[in-house]
Amino acid sequence: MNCLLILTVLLSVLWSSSSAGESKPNFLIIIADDLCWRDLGYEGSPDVKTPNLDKLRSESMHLKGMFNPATSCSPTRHSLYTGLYPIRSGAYPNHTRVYDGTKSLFTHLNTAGYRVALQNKTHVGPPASFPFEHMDGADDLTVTTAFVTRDAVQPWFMVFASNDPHSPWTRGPKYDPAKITVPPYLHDNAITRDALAKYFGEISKLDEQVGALMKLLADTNQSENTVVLFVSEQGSSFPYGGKWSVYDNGIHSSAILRWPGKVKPGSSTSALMQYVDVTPTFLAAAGIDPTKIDVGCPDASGATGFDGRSFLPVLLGETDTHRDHIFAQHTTIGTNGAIGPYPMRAVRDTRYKLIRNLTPDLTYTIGGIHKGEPLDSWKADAAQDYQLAERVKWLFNRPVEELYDLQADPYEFKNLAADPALVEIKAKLQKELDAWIIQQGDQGLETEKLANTRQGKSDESEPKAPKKGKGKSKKKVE
Ligand SMILES: [Ca+2]
Repeated sequence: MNCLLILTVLLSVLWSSSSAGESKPNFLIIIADDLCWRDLGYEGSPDVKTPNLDKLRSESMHLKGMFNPATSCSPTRHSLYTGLYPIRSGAYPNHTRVYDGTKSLFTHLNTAGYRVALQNKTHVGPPASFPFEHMDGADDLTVTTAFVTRDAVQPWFMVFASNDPHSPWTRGPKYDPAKITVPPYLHDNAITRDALAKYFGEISKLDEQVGALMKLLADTNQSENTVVLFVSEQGSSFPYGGKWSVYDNGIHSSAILRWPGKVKPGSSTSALMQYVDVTPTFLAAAGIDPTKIDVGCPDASGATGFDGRSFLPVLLGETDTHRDHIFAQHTTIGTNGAIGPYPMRAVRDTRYKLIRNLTPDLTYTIGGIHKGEPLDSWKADAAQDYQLAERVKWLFNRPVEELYDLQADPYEFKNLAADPALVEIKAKLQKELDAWIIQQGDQGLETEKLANTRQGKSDESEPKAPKKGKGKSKKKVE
């Protein structure tokens, strides 16, 4: 250990002497796993202790309008690393991969001279599209230290992909189930409380990892020249905790970005943005023009640029707006315990969200959330509680359209799709959603039925991307 420390100090001295001039920043993405954005100290959780993340937030810009386009592990990570929405890239069910030839942030930064790595949870493929060095484990930073100090001149990009707080919840400090606050979208009973307390413990475990990573940057004298982005990923696995739905508990992501000397510490923005915007933003921050990049996977019009767009001007405080709309989809085929398709498409602006359920006559049956101990206990309690019974039923059966006013109803309890006062708002959102669907080459249920072919490893029998147009348009659909 002493040797490692000496090596670290030596390399950091070397680093500081060689980085006097203007150099490209390093990039560190820290990604949680199955964390609902609300369950963090700095987001206002009354219970969860996240001192390291709270400190990081105080040094960062809080990106309060960040959304992800798919609330399961694999498609959301693909979108973050490629700048492409899931259906266009082919990575739309869980345990998926992008079409052969698709490039990622790892590819682009590697081409620009960066060394690139990912520690712990991968969930992306095929390897040719994600040419990172893979480092196992998340609790031991020996390999991380070796990676970030390997070469004092070459810039680096790494993703630290924690497994916390993904279930089973077995790690971290103990929280007292009797003393925690059960949020209004969960049913309050002893089993929910017990599970929540364990989940909170794993969030604190994640927080310890964040503290260790920030200490590593400081110890190696790289705090000043490293862009750090933390994202909460895509919702917890409680019923209505967000995962496997397109409700805000799932698609809204807690996101904070630290970049000393460039991004104002303790600042915040409400600008709407998505995971697909992160890759072009990082390229712009590295001095690479993202609008000139060929992503290796054309959209339905034949355009080869990113779906996302750089929000660097927001980070630099030059503007406080970015997108007018964000989009999301959910594919159930291929998800653990799924029986039949129950696909969703959604569009959201700063206030309203429209959701389309493509098979409303079927039943949304899925593992984990729609089965298991918390939900069984909710069902038992629902025998005496009509409102809870309705709430449980909604998990399995939803109407063809849902419309929510997030300003008045942040937990999406009241479906306003039939409200005559909102006809124009609904029509406008439908139009935006349709344009996105066309740009993505999304054939709805036909696309969903091909979900199984998008899973597993890439091989010789890899189906090619659907035939795309030949146009050269750089048109972005937001
Ligand atoms: Ca996850």
